[in-house]
Amino acid sequence: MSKIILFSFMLLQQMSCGILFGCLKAGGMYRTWHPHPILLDFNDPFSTEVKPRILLMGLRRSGKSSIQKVVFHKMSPNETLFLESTNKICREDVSNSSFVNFQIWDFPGQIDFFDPTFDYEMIFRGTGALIFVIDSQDDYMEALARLHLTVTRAYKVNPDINFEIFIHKVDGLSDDHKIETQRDIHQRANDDLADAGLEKIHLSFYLTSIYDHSIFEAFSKVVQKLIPQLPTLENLLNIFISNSGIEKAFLFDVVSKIYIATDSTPVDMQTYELCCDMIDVVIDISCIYGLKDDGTGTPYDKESMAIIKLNNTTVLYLKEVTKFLALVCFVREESFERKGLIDYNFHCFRKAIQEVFEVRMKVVRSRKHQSHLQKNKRPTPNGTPRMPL
Ligand SMILES: Nc1nc2c(ncn2[C@@H]2O[C@H](COP(=O)(O)OP(=O)(O)O)[C@@H](O)[C@H]2O)c(=O)[nH]1
Ligand SMILES: [Mg+2]
Repeated sequence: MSKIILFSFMLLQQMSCGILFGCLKAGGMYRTWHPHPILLDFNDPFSTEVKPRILLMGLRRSGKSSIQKVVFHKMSPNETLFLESTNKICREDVSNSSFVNFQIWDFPGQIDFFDPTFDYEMIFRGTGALIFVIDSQDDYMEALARLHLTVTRAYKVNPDINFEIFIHKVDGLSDDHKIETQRDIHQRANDDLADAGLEKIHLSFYLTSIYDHSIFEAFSKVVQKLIPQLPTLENLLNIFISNSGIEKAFLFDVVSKIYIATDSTPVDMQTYELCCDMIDVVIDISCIYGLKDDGTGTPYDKESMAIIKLNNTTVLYLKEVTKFLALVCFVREESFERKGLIDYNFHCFRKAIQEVFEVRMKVVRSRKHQSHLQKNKRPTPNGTPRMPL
């Protein structure tokens, strides 16, 4: 199935595009494409060893399940109004690409996390990032107290955790109010830490909402901190764009629209939003016209590519990099005339990415092998090894 799409957009009609995407997503066109949540298994040390774990925490109704559904399941934000409250800890593996390979643990607010029977040490030990969601439209004093308790306990167990605070639901606040709320929360959270003599703990703050791209942008930054290959990817992107006359390039995880790397020029929100919209267009159209008659096939494969010409002499160019990653570039029209050069450089870039990917796969495989050997070496209760060694 070929997916060459040539668009010539007269205007950056973000509004109308938004409506179109909303309708398509609400129809649940490709929801089967996503991993399903699985129940918590505490006795699974191997998974924490290989995959950095992201914990999603916060008070009840702060928006945790909504964030997870919108970012990883393409649920439309309005549908989250009908989400039932979570009463189990829910662990989801998001291992759709080797670069975005982590777990989200959605904690229901009402669980007493510090119940002595609850093994929080075990949970924090394998955690890469702890996202704490604060509802900015509500009184946040209780949330701040909970944040402090959570952060201090988690830090004691594992000082390497990245603490990421999502000041959430900011769509309901005016611009001034947003800044004021962020300042206030930042100040209070850090004062609480200083009072406890823990000023060395670093908290990162993000203003987020599921009703715009801020939640994807924030998640991108959280995930990037957990990708050890990030400097290599950035370097590759820098080399690629400077040799191809490209203005800006993002490496996207197509399913979640998290950008896992970009070149070192600054990112502006509008550029990122345009890339997200482009991915939506490509996947939505592929879902409608690209699948086989019986509905089989995938909406994204080796042939996936798209060119969108904007009326401001910019060209958006999307190409498949790996099964789950896409490169989206911003190119000036005059530079796009040398498309052959861009394509050649892209070919080299893709090869390099695959090599980075291969190294990682080798490490994962050898760790798996070692863990398997260790398991088998462990004697059974009567002291005999499980397998001949
Ligand atoms: N205005 C607004 N409402 C949100 C946002 N995120 C979530 N919500 C709403 O907050 C409510 C609680 O969300 P839920 O995900 O169930 O919270 P949880 O208990 O933390 O999992 C739902 O009605 C959501 O629609 C947001 O960014 N903005
Ligand atoms: Mg929930």
